[in-house]
Amino acid sequence: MLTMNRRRFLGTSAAAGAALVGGLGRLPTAEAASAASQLTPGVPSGIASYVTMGTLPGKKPLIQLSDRPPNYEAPLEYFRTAITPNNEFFVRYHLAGIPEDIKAETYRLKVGGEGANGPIELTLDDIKKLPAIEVTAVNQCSGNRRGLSTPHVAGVEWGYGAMGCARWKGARLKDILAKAGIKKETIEISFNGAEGPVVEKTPDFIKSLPTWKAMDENTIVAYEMNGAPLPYFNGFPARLIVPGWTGTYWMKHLVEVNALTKPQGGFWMKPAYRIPVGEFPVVARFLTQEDATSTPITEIVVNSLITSHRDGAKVKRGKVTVSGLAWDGGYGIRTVDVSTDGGKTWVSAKLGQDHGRFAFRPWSFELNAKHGKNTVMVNATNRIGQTQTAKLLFNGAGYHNNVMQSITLVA
Ligand SMILES: Nc1nc2c(c(=O)[nH]1)N[C@H]1C(S)=C(S)[C@@H](COP(=O)(O)O)O[C@H]1N2
Ligand SMILES: [Mo]
Repeated sequence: MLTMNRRRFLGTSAAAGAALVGGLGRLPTAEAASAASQLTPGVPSGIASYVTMGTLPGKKPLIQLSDRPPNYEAPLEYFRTAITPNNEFFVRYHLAGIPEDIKAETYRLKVGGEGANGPIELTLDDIKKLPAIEVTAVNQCSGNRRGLSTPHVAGVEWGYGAMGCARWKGARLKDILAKAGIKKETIEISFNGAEGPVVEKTPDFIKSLPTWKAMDENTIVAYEMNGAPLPYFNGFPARLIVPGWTGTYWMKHLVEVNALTKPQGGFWMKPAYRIPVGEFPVVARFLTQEDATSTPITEIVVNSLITSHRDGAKVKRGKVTVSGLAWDGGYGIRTVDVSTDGGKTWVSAKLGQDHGRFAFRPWSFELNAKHGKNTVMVNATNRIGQTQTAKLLFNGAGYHNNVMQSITLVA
């Protein structure tokens, strides 16, 4: 953790946000509508009373679930493309002490730990001199859709929008680690970002990965997002990208990497970010952190979202194109199936452009809307045969909610 004397105070005013984006007019719904109307159906009703459309510098309006720390989710309208634009990308932090003056010129990445021969220090230019890798990958918060848990659980009550997909460019973490030299005894690699807690008692946000995942050729330290420098609140000037794994590992403003010969401790490894052993059909495991009952959340479970219509939307009778996105933990989407009879029969949706196995996969389906209510239910299957669940697999943190979505369209 760095000690910072200046802290960013984030603008909270919806009016300021409206002024900032005024005149763009491309997303009338998100800009004009109240934040409450942007909430995902099913999140705790109390949220509607305090939620606003917040505007962080450089961002279009996002649903502000909390301000300190900043937790802003994207409204449904921002998921109409497979690549999420930088100014529409969600923002999630655990700690409020975000330094306001992280500069590319003075940025340093320290690499060390008892498992390294180092320590070394790299500048942003040093990182940019390493072979550059590009990977398109979904960054999804472990708690995405937590607000839809029944019964409701504690935590940021995310709806559908704590996720985004971008084209990330950076250096392989394994090339950075090689600069320091990693000893055979290393079992985990840990990560720390530039920000710290505001209150001493709050534990610093430190995460680790098993060495095998840290060394994966797709795990990178990114300095570009969709061809531009990282937006400040998405980790400027450099962050970790862990394709296939949930957002908790994607450390922003990455300033410290340590090779560990013992498991990383601390609140954010345990009890936080854990799932019950055996509850979810995940392949990737983090064995050095696993105990008898709980294990760290790892890869994203297969999931899909209807993005063309909200639940209850009015449509014309006849041909209606229903479209959305599907994604998983990096096996790739095989099929997206749609049912208009409550799950009795299914037909395959048409898949759109393949941006790679870690990316959002667009899909679309032609509905023949009849007078009255039409239900549309979606289920994605990945290339290892995993599908979404019909019923919630409840867990106390509200993780891994991939219940098949069903919406009603009224013609
Ligand atoms: N430095 C730092 N990095 C962080 C976090 C954080 O609190 N601090 N939160 C993590 C979590 S839980 C998520 S879901 C993602 C969110 O990435 P985003 O804010 O770019 O959307 O960042 C991760 N990296
Ligand atoms: Mo997260």
